[in-house]
Amino acid sequence: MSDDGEQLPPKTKLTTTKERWAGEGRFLTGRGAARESERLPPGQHLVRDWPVLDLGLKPDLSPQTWRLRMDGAVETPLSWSHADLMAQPQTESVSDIHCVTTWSRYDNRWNGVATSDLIAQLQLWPGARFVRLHSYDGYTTNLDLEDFLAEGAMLVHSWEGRPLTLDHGGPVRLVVPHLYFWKSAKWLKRIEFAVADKPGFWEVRGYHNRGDPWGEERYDE
Ligand SMILES: Nc1nc2c(c(=O)[nH]1)N[C@H]1C(S)=C(S)[C@@H](COP(=O)(O)O)O[C@H]1N2
Ligand SMILES: [Mo]
Repeated sequence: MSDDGEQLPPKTKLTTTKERWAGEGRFLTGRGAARESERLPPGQHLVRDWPVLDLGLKPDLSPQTWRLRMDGAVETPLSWSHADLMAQPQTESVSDIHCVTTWSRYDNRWNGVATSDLIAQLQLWPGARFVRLHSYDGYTTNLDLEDFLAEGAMLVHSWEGRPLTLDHGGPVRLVVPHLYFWKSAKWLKRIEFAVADKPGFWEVRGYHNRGDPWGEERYDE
């Protein structure tokens, strides 16, 4: 359950700027909205194109080289190749993206494996309550087990009927549609189940630990 020796990505201008915004509470409206009544969360605006946002370290991955490890607070760790992933029960789901930098994009059609189907392949320790996502670019983020298993949460390999591009985290990324998009780890490498929570890359840089868009959980208080 220790860190697997991943190198911390170097500071970029974007990283520095976003860290400063977190400190200033940039984009907060203080409005709040009822999840059921409003589809667009407070402080968000709609975009048509799908922006690319990451640390700028695009890993050299293909379906042939990609592997996913599932370990930590589980009885028996698992490792999947891309073919293993494709052999799992497949799910299609349409959901919205909400990025903390205020853009939202409606109606993204995803194909992949639901996290609820993935978990059926594992025997978790009774105390396992958290999930740490590790990516091939060194990125990390953290989720409650409940959020990881929420409706619509899935390991995605295709978007709009086509294989997910490398820019958007292909061959396989996580999508957790009910939280801000920084929780949706691109280039997924390892899913670590854990007894204790541990903040990830943005969470240690001032972002909220959970990131509910309707509660405007952008930054740490
Ligand atoms: N591996 C990895 N995953 C990541 C990131 C990253 O830098 N590395 N950035 C996060 C952030 S801040 C956002 S907004 C989304 C952007 O996904 P997109 O480029 O497909 O729009 O990916 C999230 N997942
Ligand atoms: Mo983001």
